[in-house]
Order: sequence, then structure tokens, then C-alpha cells
Amino acid sequence: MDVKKVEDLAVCGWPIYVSNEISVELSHCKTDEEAFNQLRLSDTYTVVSVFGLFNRGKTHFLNQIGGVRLASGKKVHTKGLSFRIPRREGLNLVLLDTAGSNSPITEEVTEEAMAQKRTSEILIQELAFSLADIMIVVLNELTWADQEYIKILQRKISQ
Ligand SMILES: Nc1nc2c(ncn2[C@@H]2O[C@H](COP(=O)(O)OP(=O)(O)O)[C@@H](O)[C@H]2O)c(=O)[nH]1
Ligand SMILES: [Mg+2]
Repeated sequence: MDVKKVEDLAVCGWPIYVSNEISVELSHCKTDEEAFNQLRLSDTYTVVSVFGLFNRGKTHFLNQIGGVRLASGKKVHTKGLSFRIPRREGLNLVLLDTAGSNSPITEEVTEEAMAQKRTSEILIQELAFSLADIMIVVLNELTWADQEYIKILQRKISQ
């Protein structure tokens, strides 16, 4: 789900992209119910959300633990919120990847673009936080920005 701007929700919504693998699998389904049954999704999931600043290796880590292939790399930026369900028997897990905080603005850097970036990052973090059953923070190298980020998460957990 590509959460670029909070304001888009009132105008055009946020686009949801489905992996090629799932698109092919659902191509013959005519209704949402048929699609749901085809995916054999469970009613209950444990959501594992990965947090951390931009470019710390969140997507790389999820790919390693989940046996999934989400796009990862210095030039590939995870869009908003990225959900992946490793479809293994008896494993009701949702892996939730986030765009991460502090990623660069990809359009003209104006005051407005910075404010929009800040609010959309806060929203993404809030959504991932409220959905999470298990939280993993990926650090890689530890900077004071990471320490501050952890403090904010700790404060939110204890609220
Ligand atoms: N070899 C190795 N590469 C890593 C590790 N963590 C991150 N990277 C690399 O660092 C880059 C950024 O990782 P990515 O997962 O896209 O960062 P994200 O923005 O936090 O999701 C990618 O090129 C990864 O392959 C790690 O533990 N080992
Ligand atoms: Mg990523």
C-alpha cells in the first residue's frame, strides 16, 4: 500500500499493489469471496512488524527470516506498508514491512513536501504500530537517531 501523502486519502486513496504471483493466482476469481477462498487465508494472524530508520536492512531482514522476496536495496524504497503472508501450513503470520523513517523526499524539496513527508511517515509508523503483535527494530549501525527512534517506540509501548 503506497502511502505517499495523508491528503491523498481524501482525493484518490492509496494505491494497493498486488504481487505478480498473487495476481496470477487470483486472475480467474470473479468475487472477493472467491479470491479469499482461493488464498485460503486464516481468520487470525500474528502480525510481525519491522521498524527502523530508512536503509537499515528491514526488508533484507524480512526476506531472510520469511523466505520472501520483497524488493530490497539502496535504490529500492519500500512503499508505505508492505504486507506479506508466508504461506506455509500451520504458520499464520503476516510480515509487515514499512517504508522506514527518514527516507529522502523524491520530489522537489519544499516546505510543503517536507511537512507532507513528516505526516505520512508518522501515519505509516502509527499504522504499523497499531497492527503489530510482535515488533522488531532493525538497527544495523547504531546512531543517536536510532536511539531516539527506539526511545519513542518504548514510550509508545508503555502508554
Ligand atoms: N549483506 C547484508 N546486507 C544488508 C544487511 N542489511 C542491509 N543490507 C543491505 O543494505 C541495503 C538496504 O537494505 P534494505 O533492506 O532495503 O533497507 P530498508 O530501507 O531498511 O528496508 C540493501 O542493499 C541490503 O542488501 C545485512 O545484514 N547484510
Ligand atoms: Mg525497505
